[in-house]
Amino acid sequence: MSRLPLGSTTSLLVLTGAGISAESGIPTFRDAGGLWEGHSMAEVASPEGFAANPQQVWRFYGERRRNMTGVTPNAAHHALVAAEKRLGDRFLLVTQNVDALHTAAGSERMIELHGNLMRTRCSVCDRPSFADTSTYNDKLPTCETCDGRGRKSLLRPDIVWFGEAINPQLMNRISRFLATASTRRTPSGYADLVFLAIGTSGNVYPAAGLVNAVRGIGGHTYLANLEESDNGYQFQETILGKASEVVPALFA
Ligand code: BV8
Repeated sequence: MSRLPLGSTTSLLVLTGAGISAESGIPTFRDAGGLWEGHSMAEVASPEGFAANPQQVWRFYGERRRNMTGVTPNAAHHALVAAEKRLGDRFLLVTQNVDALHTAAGSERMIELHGNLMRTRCSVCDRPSFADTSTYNDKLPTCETCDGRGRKSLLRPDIVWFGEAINPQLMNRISRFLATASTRRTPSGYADLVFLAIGTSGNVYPAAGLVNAVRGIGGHTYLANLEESDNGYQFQETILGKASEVVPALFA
């Protein structure tokens, strides 16, 4: 099993997907075969679905909040925390997951690209999102700030749904990290930059486009996954196996 080529000036960008949390007991999207608790993605993970049936969407997310009880990070999450401590500002973790397990493990240099299951925000006003573990099975939560302005607005999970834009500030932070990394070169002239994707099927954009961005500036790309992924051909190296075994070994 190869270890990542991390020198004293190497930058490491990590992208994680649902596969890193599978061994913590959270079913992946692929395992769910595209149907979550019997719902299609469009019904429960899109603005159109929320507009059409907000109660069904809140029931879906309430169920996922409840399913997080007792779920803990696994060895793969912890290995990334150790890597962050070792690399400092030459490390950045981008996660597609909304399960907050990287935060629970202690990750700090981390971007939650698709939001956070345990936070709620207003669907209308720009009040900051807030921590919220409540489930709203038979009532729809409304925003007090909007109430104060005489408006009835629904609260929604602080999640990026399909068809919704990713916060541009997060994308800029990734671009700045890559720009800085690309100024450091290896003796052979490549960017002293490693990209590691873990537990992702590589079919959701813009996250699935990161491997291309890294190759475009001369970085070295690794995929650690249980199986080949949809964009697996774009990676220079693929390590197949379970994240909780493969990821710690990559940093041994
Ligand atoms: C955007 C929150 C533009 C929800 C998520 C056509 C129509 C409409 C849209 C599009 C389209 N074509 C492209 C798009 C864009 C769309 C997209 O990419 N769609 C895909 C489906 C084609 N993207 C978007 O809509 C994004 N926004 O593009 O905005 C825009 C611009 C300006 C203005 C307006 C709009 C937003 C995407 C975010 C969607 N939200 N999550 C929720 O979670 O409730 S995405 C959601 O699905 C997850 O967050 C995750 O990102 C994704 C699932 O992917 P994975 O994480 O990879 O999980 P998966 O199960 O697929 O794979 C797991 C892998 O792990 C497997 O390979 C498996 O083998 C492996 N594995 C399993 N066990 C283990 C393991 N590996 C290791 N160890 C194990 N033990």
